Amino acid sequence: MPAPHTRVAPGSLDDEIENEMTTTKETYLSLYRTMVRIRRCEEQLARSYAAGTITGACHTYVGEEGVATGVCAHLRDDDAVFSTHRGHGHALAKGVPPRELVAELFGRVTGCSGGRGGSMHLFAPEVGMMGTSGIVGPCILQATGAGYSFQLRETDNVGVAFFGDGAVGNGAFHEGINLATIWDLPVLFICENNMYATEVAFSSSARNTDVAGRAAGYGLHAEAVDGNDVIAVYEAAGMAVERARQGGGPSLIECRTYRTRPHAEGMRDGGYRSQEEIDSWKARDPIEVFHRRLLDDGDIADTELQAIDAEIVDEIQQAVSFANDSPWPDPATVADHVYREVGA
Ligand SMILES: Cc1ncc(C[n+]2csc(CCOP(=O)(O)OP(=O)(O)O)c2C)c(N)n1
Ligand SMILES: [Mg+2]
Repeated sequence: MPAPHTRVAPGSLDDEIENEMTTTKETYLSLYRTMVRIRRCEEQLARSYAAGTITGACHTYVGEEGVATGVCAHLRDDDAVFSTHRGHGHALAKGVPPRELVAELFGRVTGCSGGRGGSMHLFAPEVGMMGTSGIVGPCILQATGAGYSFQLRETDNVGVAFFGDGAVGNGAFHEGINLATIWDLPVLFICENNMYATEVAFSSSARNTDVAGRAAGYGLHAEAVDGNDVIAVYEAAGMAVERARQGGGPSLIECRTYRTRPHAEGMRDGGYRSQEEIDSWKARDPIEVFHRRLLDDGDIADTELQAIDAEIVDEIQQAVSFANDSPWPDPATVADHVYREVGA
């Protein structure tokens, strides 16, 4: 491990990393499985929301699965992910079991946050899921802080912030990226640019919508990729994670993508974007695109993908049964976890 604040020249390091990167058939199948798991789980959560089983806001990740999947495939349990209000996909890709996610949104004690948090407070530190948050922006600073802690402790871990285009105008974006850059912190900044913040087009809240270009102005490695192409994300993230682990500092990856459901379940989806636009992105669905590519490449049979599809349908059904069968938190424990016990 390089000593803290010793910068490894990114050029030579990148060549080394690129030469060592390999992608196997198992990797492709695993990426496919994660994307399908996120999609089926989100569709279930949307149905459960409509049925009144889930209360509170529920922002789904449908259409954006390639981003969390491509990034988290490179992470270990002891790497730290900080997420947003749209964080179910990040939690699943980081290793939170679907049943713990579903149970959390159903408010049950077996949920990953004990049924106390819901959609926007998903915590599973045992797999490095350090929290979703309803506040737009701070995950950028939290990931920067995690990177600083990893650097001080001289580990090879990375901190990762997922955030939307809506966070780019927040002060946290500029502060976090600048600090991580000048201190060469092991951090990945993953901007999920889906072109809208709630119902506000990014092009009307920013004159310059080139997020990677703006970030590059701070002097870190920054690039834009097609966020609906899981392999493009996987490859860019693979380079960025290794660069960070080996002392090459932070990177920003702008993943251009699109949510195909409303901002949150139960909200309208008209008036601020056209049906033609939604349809054009649906035609580039990340799972369908990847499915076609896997079959075209010839190494993977349709039956293998169908087996994964069936496995996930079953997994999500079991997750719902598990959640429905789980108890509610005991009202007598309402004050638990509010303060940390001294010495605990
Ligand atoms: C600091 C802050 N400001 C405003 C809001 C209200 N708000 C909730 S979600 C959202 C849009 C976020 O857009 P983006 O970051 O692009 O993420 P997306 O929903 O597109 O995934 C806003 C403005 C908030 N939660 N926190
Ligand atoms: Mg957005």
